[in-house]
Amino acid sequence: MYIVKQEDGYRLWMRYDLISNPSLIENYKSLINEIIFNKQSDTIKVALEEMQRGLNGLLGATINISNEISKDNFIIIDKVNNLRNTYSINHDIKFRYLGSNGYRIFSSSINKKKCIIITANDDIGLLYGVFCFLRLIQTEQNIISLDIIDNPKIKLRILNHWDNLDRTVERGYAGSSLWEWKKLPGMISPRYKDYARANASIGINGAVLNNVNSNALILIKKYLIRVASLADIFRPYGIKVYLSVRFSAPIEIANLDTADPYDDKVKEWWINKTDEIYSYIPDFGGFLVKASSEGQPGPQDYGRSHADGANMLADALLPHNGVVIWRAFVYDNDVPEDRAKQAYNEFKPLDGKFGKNVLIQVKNGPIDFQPREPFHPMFGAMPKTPLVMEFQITQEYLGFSTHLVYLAPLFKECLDSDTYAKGKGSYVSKVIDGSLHDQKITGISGVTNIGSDRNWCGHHFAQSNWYAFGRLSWNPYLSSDEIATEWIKMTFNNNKDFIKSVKLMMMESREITVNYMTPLGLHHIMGWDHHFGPGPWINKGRTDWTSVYYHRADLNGIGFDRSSSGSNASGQYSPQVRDKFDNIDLCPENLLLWFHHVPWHYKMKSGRTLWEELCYKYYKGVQSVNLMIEIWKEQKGLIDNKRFKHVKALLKIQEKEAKLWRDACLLYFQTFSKKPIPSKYEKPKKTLKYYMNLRFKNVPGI
Ligand code: GCW
Repeated sequence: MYIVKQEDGYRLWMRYDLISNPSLIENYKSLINEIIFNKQSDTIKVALEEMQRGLNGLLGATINISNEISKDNFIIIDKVNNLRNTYSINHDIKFRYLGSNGYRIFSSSINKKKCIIITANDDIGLLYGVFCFLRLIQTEQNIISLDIIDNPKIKLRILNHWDNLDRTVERGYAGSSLWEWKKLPGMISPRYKDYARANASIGINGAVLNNVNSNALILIKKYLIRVASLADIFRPYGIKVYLSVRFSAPIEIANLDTADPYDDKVKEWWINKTDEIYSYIPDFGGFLVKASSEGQPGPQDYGRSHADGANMLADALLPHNGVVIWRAFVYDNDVPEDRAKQAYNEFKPLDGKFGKNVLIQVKNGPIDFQPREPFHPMFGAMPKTPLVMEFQITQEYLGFSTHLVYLAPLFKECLDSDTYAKGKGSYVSKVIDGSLHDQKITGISGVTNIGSDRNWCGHHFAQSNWYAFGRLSWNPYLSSDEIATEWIKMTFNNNKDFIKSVKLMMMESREITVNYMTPLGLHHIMGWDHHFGPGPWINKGRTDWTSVYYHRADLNGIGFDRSSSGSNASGQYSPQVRDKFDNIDLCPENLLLWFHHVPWHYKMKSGRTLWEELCYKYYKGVQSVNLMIEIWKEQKGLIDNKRFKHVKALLKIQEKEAKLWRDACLLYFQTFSKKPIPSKYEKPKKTLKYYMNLRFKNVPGI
């Protein structure tokens, strides 16, 4: 029998409830009589606190902490050097493989007493080791004869908050911003520490606190002191604070008459401002910059390049070991022939021109966090520049926080793509972890889905996307499946049938969403501005923000011709990749309409025509949401009723919205295909006019 407590989701995957199997508890207890540590530091203190909290909850017993070994079967948490100097242990050889932040957990003996050693070269590695150890217990693993070595594959593992100073969150669907600016630094919400614990538990080591559409005020003293108070809380957890800076800040908050990166006064202002920041936050991470993009000020306002702008800031940060993370999400005021090509066109010529502490942050795909995009052509094309992957964890284009969509398969699809930059096997993951082009600094960012909602992310399952991002930032080679298993076990329970069913839902959920929103490579056909619901008919406003620009449906067919006979965006990829995307017969069908304008009668691999296939996909998407609902209903009683009902209610909303997507899109595309929706499918309940007249006011996240 499972002990079923009513839960609100606040504890995330760090619930530490009593293990349900008593003999397993006894087994663990017999191996964990005591926790031994040597030296104290703020990080070791929180590591011990976490260990005790975790084990007390999971095993239902208080485990003693001491700095002297007295009993057999203890756990020792200590740095490699201390272990070497204090005890004789014969596992030395493997310590060589431990890098910074990495940890080793292994079964051994000290003074003839059996023990489990958690060790690392630095304190933060010890904390990561503790979280790994707790995960082993939470997921009910065998801890006899342990030997784990785990180093992070990527150095900067950062959350990007698109949080505004007034506590609204751009594209945030889980309440307001966590940061209570008005109350800081005087009042410290307990959530800050829990936020830090959650991040550290999955290896995240940086947080950009404010929106990339930045307000210059974040750089005035009043705010910097508030930022410093958050940095103080995050520090023991190994989390550095970064800020998004507005390029025109010297004009806005210091009354300079220019923000030209070549102007000496401007340079000096940034140097002084940066020094000031470090006087409050000695381990400040650096700046994230969105410049000359979507109306944001930037170096191009002064005829300078992205490199000029980035390097000026980098010079100010270099003496403090800070970095500039400069975003490649750019497109200028003139509507380009194909927006998908712009970032590559602007940045590729700048490869090799950036300072050594500049990283370029690139979205996973060339347009904008769509349910499916090909990998961004900049990956593999900038051998002299460290590229940071930017994923979106918040579901701006994937149903906000009402749709259950597990994003690890989307992240992995990109990471596992082969760029062929240096021949076969040049995966995007290798660009990001620096191994392909031998980069010294490496990074990955995720635009968070976290807010003030009690369960942090709005949807209980949206927590899995925060979790998956963290785990992949540590190791991009983990599989979506194993991450889902861990998460389900820790967030819900270890019941095999439950895990199997819920994992099935999660693993399919992204493809299901693609099917009912944007199948076969369609993209950016959502509602204007708020991006909620379908809007394939949108044809007003800036051309490359309209849906018709992207789907190009006409009487002949549908899709954006990005092949060599069209915009030639395919030409931005390595020849092997280009040839595949370029040829309609070789192009993967799930990206067909991304790269080709395809006739309605085109024969798909299934034997169906393109129009029939489109109908098939949209209907399949909705049917699969029904299946998710059925699977979820079967889980009743296996978890607490509170979370069960919450998810059930949201799945019903998802079903309703999936139908809206299906019916609105098919009725609209039908005006071009002039073909019937096959009679085996239920007919859309309303007319196209009805869907086109729906107005969604006050949707969150704008
Ligand atoms: O996708 C777009 C979003 C904007 C966002 C922008 C960006 C922060 O709709 O809200 O602005 O991307 O990534 O800069």
